[in-house]
Amino acid sequence: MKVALIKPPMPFGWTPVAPPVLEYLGALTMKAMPDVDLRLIDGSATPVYPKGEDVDLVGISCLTATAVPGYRIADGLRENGIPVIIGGLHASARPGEAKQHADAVVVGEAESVWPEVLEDAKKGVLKPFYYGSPIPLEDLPTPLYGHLKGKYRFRGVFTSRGCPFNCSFCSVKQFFGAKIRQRPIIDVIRDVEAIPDKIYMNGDENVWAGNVERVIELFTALKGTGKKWLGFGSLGAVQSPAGDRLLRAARESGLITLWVGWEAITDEALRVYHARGKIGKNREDAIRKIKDNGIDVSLFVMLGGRADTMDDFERTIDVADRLGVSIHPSLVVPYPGTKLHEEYEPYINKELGWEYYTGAYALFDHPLPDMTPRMREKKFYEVSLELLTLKRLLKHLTEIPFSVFPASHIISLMSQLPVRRGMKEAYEEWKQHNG
Ligand code: B12
Ligand code: SF4
Repeated sequence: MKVALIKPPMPFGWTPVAPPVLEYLGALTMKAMPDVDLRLIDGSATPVYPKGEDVDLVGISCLTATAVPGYRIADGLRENGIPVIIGGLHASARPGEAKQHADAVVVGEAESVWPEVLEDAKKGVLKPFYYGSPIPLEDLPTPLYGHLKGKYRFRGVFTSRGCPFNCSFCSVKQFFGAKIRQRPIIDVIRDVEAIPDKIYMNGDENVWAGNVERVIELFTALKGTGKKWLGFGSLGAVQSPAGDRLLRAARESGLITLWVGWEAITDEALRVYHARGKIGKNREDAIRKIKDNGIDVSLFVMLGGRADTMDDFERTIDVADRLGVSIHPSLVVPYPGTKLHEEYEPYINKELGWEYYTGAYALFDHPLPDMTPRMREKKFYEVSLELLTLKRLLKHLTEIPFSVFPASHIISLMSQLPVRRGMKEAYEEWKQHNG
């Protein structure tokens, strides 16, 4: 059987990360049907989609911001008689909507149902919906690293799924569930060793979720691979009594940059989002502690929520300067399937389709009169560009711990400069439409 897996183009174009979902779903496909003829298509890099005779089945992975292009690709393929399966976070939050563009929708994780889907497709008896259950993460195949050709710099590895917290904006929690499921350490090491590059990316929502001792064991094993890595981690574990040991082990395992979901500027706003796991005793101290342990930090901040004020935009710059970290702001996105989407429902601008759910658009009304959608979007661009001035980028290089020189310094510049260019272009385009 000829199978193609597609990741539709991402909202801000190409990224240096080879889409982990393609490499991993590809491996699951090969495991279930070793004689399959497989094609992986990254719509941001090589947007060339199969024609009728090229393929027997197409799987498309849809996030919210990629749902519209994903549906468009699916409709085109189905007009040519090609059966299409849609899966991913967005399809799982809105299965009925996705079904209008697919022969079958996979809701939830693929592992428990993908072999059945492939068999049914081969026999031509696809069911409309398949429901994946959160099975233990054992015996998972190594992603097909290297299968996707192109100038990718990073490949992804995941070590766990699930999170016990309930942040109202989170679109991953509902999907992976509250129980933390960890992969066997030996499997993670096997995958990391299979990555052709010296630096990789950890795609866990929180790399030190769960039992700290087990995480330290994982880091100790990773040390042997001799590779450097970047990943997401929360501040709770850093502030725990085992925090110092954890950070030492993380650094020795090759962690050079930690991405932290800082989310809201004030603890008050974090409370409104029920982000209990993110309200540290002192978040700023935790950041300093990570940096003191020789690990660079990048913060992700959401701005313009209904509990935020205009001052929070400016405060973001203060936080970046005070802590000597890079910050990636976005406007709040009430993703479908989240508690926040329910709360914001009466205020959401329904004229804005999923393609606007990128973090650059004000998607809902705000109670404060000065926080009009136009002002929030304008301020978002201004703050983003202020955080990316050349002066700041260069100053940040001097603030990155010297122990991660030069990898972290190069990655910082390599990732920030294209974002700066993209942000400038997006702001110019925004100004043309909004005056
Ligand atoms: C790696 C990653 C990235 C990487 C790589 C993206 C890429 N090229 O693929 C980078 C850093 C570039 C990135 C960027 C962005 N990302 Co991102 N990213 C992730 C992350 C951390 C891991 C995703 C991943 O690959 N997991 C590994 C794969 C194997 O798992 P999976 O995709 O969930 O797939 C499983 C199931 O979903 C299902 N499945 C998925 N697709 C399909 C398809 C079929 C046919 C089937 C059967 C099953 C199936 O089966 C798989 C196995 O069980 C997630 C957070 C997370 N923990 O999930 C956020 C996440 C996916 N990102 C998100 C967002 C919003 C973005 C940005 C749009 C953010 C922004 N505003 O800039 C940007 C887009 C950048 C761009 N250029 O346009 C959101 C999506 C929210 C949503 N509901 O849509 C997430 C969930 C983060 C979050 N917490 O909100 N991201
Ligand atoms: S800590 Fe919050 S944002 Fe992170 S995975 Fe858990 S619920 Fe989602």
